[in-house]
Amino acid sequence: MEELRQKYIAAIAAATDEAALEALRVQAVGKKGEVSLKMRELGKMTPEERQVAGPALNALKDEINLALTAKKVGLADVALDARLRAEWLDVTLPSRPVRRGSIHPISQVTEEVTAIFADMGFAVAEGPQVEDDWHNFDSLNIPGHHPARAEMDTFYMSRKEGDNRPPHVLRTHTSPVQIRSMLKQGAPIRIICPGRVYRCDYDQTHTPMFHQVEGLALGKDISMANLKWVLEEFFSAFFGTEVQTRFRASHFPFTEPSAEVDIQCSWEGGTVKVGEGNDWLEVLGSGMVHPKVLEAGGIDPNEWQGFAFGIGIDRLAMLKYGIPDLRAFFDSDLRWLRHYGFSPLDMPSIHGGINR
Ligand code: 2NM
Repeated sequence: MEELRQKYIAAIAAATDEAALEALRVQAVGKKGEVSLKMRELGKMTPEERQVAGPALNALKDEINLALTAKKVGLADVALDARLRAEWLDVTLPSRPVRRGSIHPISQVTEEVTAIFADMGFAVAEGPQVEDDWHNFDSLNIPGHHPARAEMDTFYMSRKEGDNRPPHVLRTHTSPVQIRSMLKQGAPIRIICPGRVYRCDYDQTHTPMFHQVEGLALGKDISMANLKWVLEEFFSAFFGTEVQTRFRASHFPFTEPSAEVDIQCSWEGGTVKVGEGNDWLEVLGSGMVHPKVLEAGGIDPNEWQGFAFGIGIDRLAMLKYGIPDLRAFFDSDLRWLRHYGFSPLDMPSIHGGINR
């Protein structure tokens, strides 16, 4: 018995893994293990012999089981130690960067413009980008022979022979949205129409698709004075500084009288700054809506009057955020987008600019 004890205690101590321990357990105290076989022999002993051998065998079995359990725990500890050393991880390392998309400057500026005009009671109206020539031209007092039609560098939709619908165009301005709004809603009305417009023109300062926001306010006694206030209020909020405007008499078919509007700026070291200095920058066209345009919109020009204006959004974005090249807006260059883009969390507010 002592031989068995020494043999197994030594073997258990020497075991290097759990499989070896299990083999030893089976070999010693398993159903057909050496200790178990010895226990079976108890039956052939005399009662006196059995009284000595029985408790001793039980004690041996307990001792081996205890040694097995202790060794098992020991092996597990060693294994865990090794794992902890091997799988060591620096939880203080910064996480991998998550590439986030950014808001395009044109989207950002559109939202900023919308927020400022919304605060002055203007709703947003939208319409189709493919228009029939009545909504894009005739209704706006631009008849077929009018030079403005040619000047607009219009994209015409191709059509099958025998298609007798009126010609359709990619809208050259968002004014047709205002015609649609007048027809639908009537007067009084106060809306802005931001969106894509198209003209067949491509150079340093023109892209065939660009963005415009047009405004329209009709009431019983709305005048150019209201227009000037609204625009100065808008530019000051948008650029975050008091901005003077200068109105110059001009001509558009859809307004009478018409004015081009300049904003105050400075030129220093080749960069423009809005709202300071003694120079002027032309940014917008405007005027009192022509009676014929009101009529086309189903509105009685003897009862209602008001102003309209149009601004280029791309141009506004360039001025506010110091973007030098118009064409880069539409290149989809990720490096450019990351540089000039905005965080989705920078929500536009009516204070102009963005919350930082
Ligand atoms: C401009 C300049 C002047 C304009 C006119 C209208 C409408 F539909 F109400 F008649 N919307 N926008 C307008 C007037 C647009 O853009 C340079």
